[in-house]
Amino acid sequence: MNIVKSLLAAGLLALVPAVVVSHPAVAQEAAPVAAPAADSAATNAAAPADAANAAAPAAEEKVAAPERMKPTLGIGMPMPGEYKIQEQFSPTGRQARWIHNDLLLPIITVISLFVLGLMLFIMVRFRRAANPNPSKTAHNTLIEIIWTVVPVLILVAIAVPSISLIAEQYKPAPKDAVTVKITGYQWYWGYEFPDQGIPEYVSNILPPEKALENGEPNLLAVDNRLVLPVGRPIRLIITGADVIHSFAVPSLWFKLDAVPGRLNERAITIEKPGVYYGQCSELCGIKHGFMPIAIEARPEAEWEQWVRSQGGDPKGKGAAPAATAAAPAPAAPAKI
Ligand SMILES: [Cu+2]
Repeated sequence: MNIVKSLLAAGLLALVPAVVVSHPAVAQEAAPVAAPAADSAATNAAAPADAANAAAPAAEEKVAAPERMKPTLGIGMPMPGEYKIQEQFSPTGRQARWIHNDLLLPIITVISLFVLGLMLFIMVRFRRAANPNPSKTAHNTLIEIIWTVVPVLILVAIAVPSISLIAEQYKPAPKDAVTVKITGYQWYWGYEFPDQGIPEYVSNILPPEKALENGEPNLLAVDNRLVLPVGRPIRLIITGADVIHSFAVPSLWFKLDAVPGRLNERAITIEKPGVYYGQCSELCGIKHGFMPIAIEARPEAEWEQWVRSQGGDPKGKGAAPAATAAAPAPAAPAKI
């Protein structure tokens, strides 16, 4: 009898770890990073608003999210056969594009053609057959002054706008800027609006058939876009959760590394409503090419509507999303 009892006890003991591990709460704790990705995949088909709605504390007056914006072909996205810098929609982007297209390219072209012409001229005019007795001239002061001064002037002409662009890119955002915290994960992005009280929501790539159905470029379309206001300064605070990623949108002229344990900051202003696409630009693992970025820039009023639809306050300051999630009904104890 004792033998049977101890066999039963041993059997029960052996089952305990299996039961504990399969318990949903424990399983969730064991994989906290995978959880948001799975959640988001489930809401792929839903409106972009849904990711943060779950955490919205005030469900009484629910604001509908503005309709998902349609992208314009060739704007904010690369086109087949394109080799130039994309059209720019931020002040620093326009300045940079001007430096590249209207300053550097003409200077490079003129210098290259000039050097090529000189070489061809020398090869023909001073070839052995045409010029059997070469000149022994070693110095010419005038020519030496010219070939020193002219390159200096060219470099100064390039340096002045370049340095002013660098300074402009490093300018910190003003106090009233909209702050977004962006976190790179293997392999998706997380967006959070701490001042508006919108907790982090996850942005995953859309499958090809879904992107096609939406009229969006494949490999660039995402389920939940980063929605930002037009014409208002925006402070991007960027970090990585696991490895180094890079947050880059070519048509808005920024690329900033998302480094674990470090916050990188960049101020931007978007000049026109639209959908602007980008990609992770730092090799970060097997699905590096499948974590695109889509920014939806909306006029201020529409952006405020979107913030409200996410349970946030467009004018709010410092509403801590973590505290909101932990205590969803702060008024309840007072009523009792
Ligand atoms: Cu990445």
